[in-house]
Amino acid sequence: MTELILSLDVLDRKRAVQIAESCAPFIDEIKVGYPLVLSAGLSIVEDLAGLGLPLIADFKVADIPNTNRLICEAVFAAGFDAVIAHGFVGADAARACVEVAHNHSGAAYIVAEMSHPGATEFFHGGVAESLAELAVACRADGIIAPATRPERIARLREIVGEKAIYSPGVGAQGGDPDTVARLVDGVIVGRSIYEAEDPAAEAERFSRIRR
Ligand code: 3DU
Repeated sequence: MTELILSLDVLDRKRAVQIAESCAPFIDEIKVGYPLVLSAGLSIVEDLAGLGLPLIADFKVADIPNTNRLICEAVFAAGFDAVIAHGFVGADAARACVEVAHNHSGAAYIVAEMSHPGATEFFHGGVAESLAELAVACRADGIIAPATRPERIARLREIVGEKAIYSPGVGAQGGDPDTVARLVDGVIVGRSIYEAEDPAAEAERFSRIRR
């Protein structure tokens, strides 16, 4: 079944928790990134943990192996269940994230290709394919691939096989949820849900895309 992952890029702590609580029955995981953590503090994880849903730290970790390790240790110590890291920093740096995640019984996902228009400037021409290969070689749990380009997801699927593909870019960025849901393991949705008048109703609507 294709998962629905709520991207909780909401700056106000109380509102973030309210939205997460109301959407919880319809979602499978919550993705938290810099916007919420820098606004509300890392302790937001404690507020969300009570919902019983896996929490993904979308920090797109991209540093040298030692710093990546320190970042990921802090991520899992805070209570996250998974981390998203960049692969362009090289296999040693990406592997550091994967190792820390697995030592904590967590997961690490590598960004293979991003969803915004500018992503084509650097990710195309074989780079995304190389990043997907790196993710496999590093024993990452999956990759992040663009819902805005389903044909690219299909190409990256050939490389990662059964590994998870999580895909942001539906709704606000223009990707079609039904098309993408058939290709990926999880659809990541932010603004279309948290900016809706009734986020829970919108989350329920998106949850029907599950296979
Ligand atoms: O466009 P939305 O509001 O549905 O949010 C998408 C989320 O996924 C957001 O947190 C963004 O930072 C993240 N993301 C992408 O949109 C594209 C990527 O390639 C990777 C992450």
